[in-house]
Amino acid sequence: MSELLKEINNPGDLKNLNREELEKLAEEVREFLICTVAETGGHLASNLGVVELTIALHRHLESPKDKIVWDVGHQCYTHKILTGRRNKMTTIRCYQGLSGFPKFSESKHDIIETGHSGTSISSALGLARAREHKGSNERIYCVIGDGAITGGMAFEALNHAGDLDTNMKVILNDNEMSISPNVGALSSYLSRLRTDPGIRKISDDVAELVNSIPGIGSGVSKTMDKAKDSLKYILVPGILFEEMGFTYLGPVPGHDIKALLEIFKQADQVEGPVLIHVNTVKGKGYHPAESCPKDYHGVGPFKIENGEAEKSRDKPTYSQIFGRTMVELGEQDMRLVGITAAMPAGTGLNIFQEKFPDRVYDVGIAEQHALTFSAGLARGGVRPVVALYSTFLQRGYDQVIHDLCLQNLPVTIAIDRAGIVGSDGETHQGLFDLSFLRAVPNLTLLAPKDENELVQMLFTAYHLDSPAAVRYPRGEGEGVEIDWNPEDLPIGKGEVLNKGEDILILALGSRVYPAMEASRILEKEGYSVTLYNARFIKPLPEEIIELAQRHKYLVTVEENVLAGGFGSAVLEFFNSKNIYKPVLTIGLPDEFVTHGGQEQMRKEYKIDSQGICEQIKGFINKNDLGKK
Ligand SMILES: Cc1ncc(C[n+]2csc(CCOP(=O)(O)OP(=O)(O)O)c2C)c(N)n1
Repeated sequence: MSELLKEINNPGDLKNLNREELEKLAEEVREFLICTVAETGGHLASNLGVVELTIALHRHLESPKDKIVWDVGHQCYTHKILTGRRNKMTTIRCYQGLSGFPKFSESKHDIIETGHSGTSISSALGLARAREHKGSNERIYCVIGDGAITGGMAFEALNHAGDLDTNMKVILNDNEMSISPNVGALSSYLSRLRTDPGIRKISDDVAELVNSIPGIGSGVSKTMDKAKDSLKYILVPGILFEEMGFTYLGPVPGHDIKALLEIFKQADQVEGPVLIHVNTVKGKGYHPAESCPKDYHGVGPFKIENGEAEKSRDKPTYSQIFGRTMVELGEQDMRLVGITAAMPAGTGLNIFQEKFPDRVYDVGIAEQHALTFSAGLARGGVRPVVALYSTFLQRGYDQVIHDLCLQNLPVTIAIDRAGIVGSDGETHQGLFDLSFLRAVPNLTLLAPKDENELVQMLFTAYHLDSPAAVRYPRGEGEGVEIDWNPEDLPIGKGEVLNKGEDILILALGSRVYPAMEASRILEKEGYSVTLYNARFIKPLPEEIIELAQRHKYLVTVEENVLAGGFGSAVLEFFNSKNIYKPVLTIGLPDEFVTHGGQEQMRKEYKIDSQGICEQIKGFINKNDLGKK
């Protein structure tokens, strides 16, 4: 077991292996991946699908001189294993361990850092043009999935690359899956390319026939390839890419190392951009993942023998509560539709989709479009709820401003995974939404303290005649009882959860319960604490002014970067009302928060109850205000 794998410490070691050994290595890598991810959790199905592709790429290229750019980057585990990080794979996604995504700081083989989809062609094109400017000769390959290529950025980059006519290779890793089954017209087109042997057969036969004409065959074949006449539409597979200036090669079976090596060799002979269409199977080689790849896209630790999760959840997640709320709201109002950008299961919208399949749009990995499409729906009299993760909403900032809020349209944005997300790390943290959203006029912005308040807030936001966003954290709720028929909340009003005299804690969203725990500890130690759940960051509750006037020590707590966040909004508000007391703002500092357990990272950044308590005591001591 792992005889070959243990000898591979860098991609150069692959050069000594023959074809059978490469195939054996693929088996060993696959087994290693399954065993590792079963322990650590991580992106399983996508990684199992690219084992042969990654081996073939590293065998063919000379990384790090030649560059491999991974789209999203969630499928880079085999790449990590082959580039000297095999022994650290058990630390993947753990605090201070390997990242689950490419990281330049980890290895010079990880040339571009990623986590969001659709960036690889742009990055690779940039690298290719940099090569032209420098006059060097490295080969540039990028690997993009059939899901990721549905995003607008990928099209923008294809359009530009076709125009520049630069040497670069785009490998389209087509497994017919995004996280869920892939959607859209492009996806149907790829399926036809993948499966229509008729087209391929005619094309191959004609090419063979023309090529066989002595002396002129290859010339005619080339001319024929370049001809933009109607015949080509029948004969040339991949015409879409060809028309965009790419040479299309494939489809090639993506688990056949020999075929992959051959096509890479061919591709290197072609001038200009090349698109290599590779067919793979998501979850390949592990039955549970292969038969249900959607459930094994991202996993926690699991039992290898049956694929079952090691830990089951006790309480419903915020995403599940969101899905159920959609059902409640959707039953009351037939105008409601749900929109997702390729994340029906992740956001919980699948719960609504099961009940009302015709009232859900999965637009593909296209957050910008999701938002502007919603604006159009709203203008047309429909009531859209767009469910996005905080980190991916970043993509659609202009759409929120220009298409939703400027026109003051009644669209609800459900912002899932707001705050620290845990093991996905920097690229996925939802730590900026409060800062970038609170600057936008017309938007009402709310954050619930628990899942019951999430339901109340979604009802409230939905019933407004203007844009609203509700941001809530990743993971399980607090386990509180839920009122499925809530009253709408008064806009711009929070709630006092504890009445005291000295310290005023203004807490928001996921930090309300830890702040409550912190105030209990402080009260036990003799401090008198008022705890206020702000509920709204926009509009901020007016009553915090009066509360601030009555307390000596003012504190804000949030799970967002401090720059421009809730605390910052409170400071601006206090300043505008001539309140000039020192205020302790607790939140995330001006840095990217790395991967690690969600609670572990909250502790690390002192936004858990102990950390909040400590920070408040430090603040009081620093201001020499003493214990009561
Ligand atoms: C902008 C953005 N939106 C959503 C996601 C979440 N996401 C991660 S992987 C993935 C599916 C990617 O599918 P594909 O490119 O086909 O790769 P596969 O996993 O099938 O290999 C999605 C939607 C993301 N990473 N970035």
